[in-house]
Amino acid sequence: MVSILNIFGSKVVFFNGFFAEFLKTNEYQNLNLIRTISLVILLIYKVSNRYNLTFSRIFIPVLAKHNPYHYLCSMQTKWYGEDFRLGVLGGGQLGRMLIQEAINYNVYVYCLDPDPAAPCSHYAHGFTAGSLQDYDTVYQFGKDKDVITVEIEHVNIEALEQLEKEGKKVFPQPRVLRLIQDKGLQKQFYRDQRLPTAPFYLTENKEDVKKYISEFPFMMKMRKGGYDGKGVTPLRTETDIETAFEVPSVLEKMVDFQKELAVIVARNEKGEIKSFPTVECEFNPKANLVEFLFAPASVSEEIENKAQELAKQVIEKLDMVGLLAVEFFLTKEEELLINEIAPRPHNSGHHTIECNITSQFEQHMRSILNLPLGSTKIIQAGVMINLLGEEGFEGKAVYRNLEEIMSWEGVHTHIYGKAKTKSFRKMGHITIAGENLETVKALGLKVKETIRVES
Ligand code: AIR
Repeated sequence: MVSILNIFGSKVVFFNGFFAEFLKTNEYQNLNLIRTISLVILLIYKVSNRYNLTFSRIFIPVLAKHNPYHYLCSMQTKWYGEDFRLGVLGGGQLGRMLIQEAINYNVYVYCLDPDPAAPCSHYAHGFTAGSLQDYDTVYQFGKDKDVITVEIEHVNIEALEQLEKEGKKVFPQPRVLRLIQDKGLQKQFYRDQRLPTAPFYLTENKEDVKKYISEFPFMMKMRKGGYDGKGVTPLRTETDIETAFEVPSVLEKMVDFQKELAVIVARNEKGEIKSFPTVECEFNPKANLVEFLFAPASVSEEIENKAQELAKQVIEKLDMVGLLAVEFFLTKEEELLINEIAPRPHNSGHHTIECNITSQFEQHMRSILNLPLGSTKIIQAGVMINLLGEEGFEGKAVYRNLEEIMSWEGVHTHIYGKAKTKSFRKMGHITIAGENLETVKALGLKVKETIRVES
């Protein structure tokens, strides 16, 4: 097998070199021939990818890397400057931090968000107010973009599939978004792919839940639509059935974990993969939202390696292009279980802005634009604190004691620019960065006690 690959590999390299010469000497007069060859190769690539052929997994990435289609692409398209348009579905804080990195690359970002005053509205090169779920709105938005991505996964998939059919690059791919949008399909995917995850049942309504009373406790998660702690409720005792959802949901066995961990991994079209060191998350039990994040995670080398390996396996098995956050439970028996995945920049990667050589937002852009992925090495340790709207406050946000914490060394402020605060709404985050995790943890606790988002 290896020797066959070598033969194929050298032929590809030879063909590749020949092709480069051919381009130079013929000064593109044979563009139609080049196009035809490229299309045939592209077709093989797409078909093999679709059917996940073993042969294609080994041979096609070599071919894809060296094929004339890439020469053609690099001759014809530029990924920066005003002639190239990156469309982002969603215009919240994640989009805004993506724009901050896009400016460095001179990438023009266009956003679609239902809220005309969304955090990206003043910073995107173009901003469209409109529904992310409506077919026509998403289709029209995507039609004149070169690459389309998301910063929230609850978007119209059919429109993205149509855009993909028309030759647009949509990353993450619509089929990946379809799987991730539905927590039931997501869990089935882990089961089918033999990836470790907590046992689960699928339910349609409250009545269904009653069948499993003897197996309580569960975490009940709506199959569709939930994010930032919405659409999740614990079922510990029979009386909790009152709060069970009447919509299709996943009943997941409650995991008695010691820690929650996360790994962010990126993959580009060439198949290059890089992941960030594992982080540790502490959740606010009431809001079911990340309250503290510690980077790097305090785990054994064995767990670190296992988490990295699983994250890579997930992105490979999904055959996904883009950035993927993989959340884990580390059980008391030192077992890693996949909790959830998100195909976009993620709360568990905010610290990378200050703490790693490449930030998750830069890495997202590199992956969807098929650029070399950046180094994920740690520069300094970090604690990230989400600034959640205080319970019971609603209206224009006031960040109490912000100036005080800003006078402390290593404190980095991120305010999202949302017009109104609400109970537990993500209004900003603070990263405390420094040489030593213990020191930044201590300062993080002080920050947490000091700052409040009220109205
Ligand atoms: N987001 C997307 N999925 C999960 C999260 N947190 C981010 C995106 C989205 C924003 O949260 O940036 O646009 C929406 O926040 P809100 O507070 O308006 O619901």
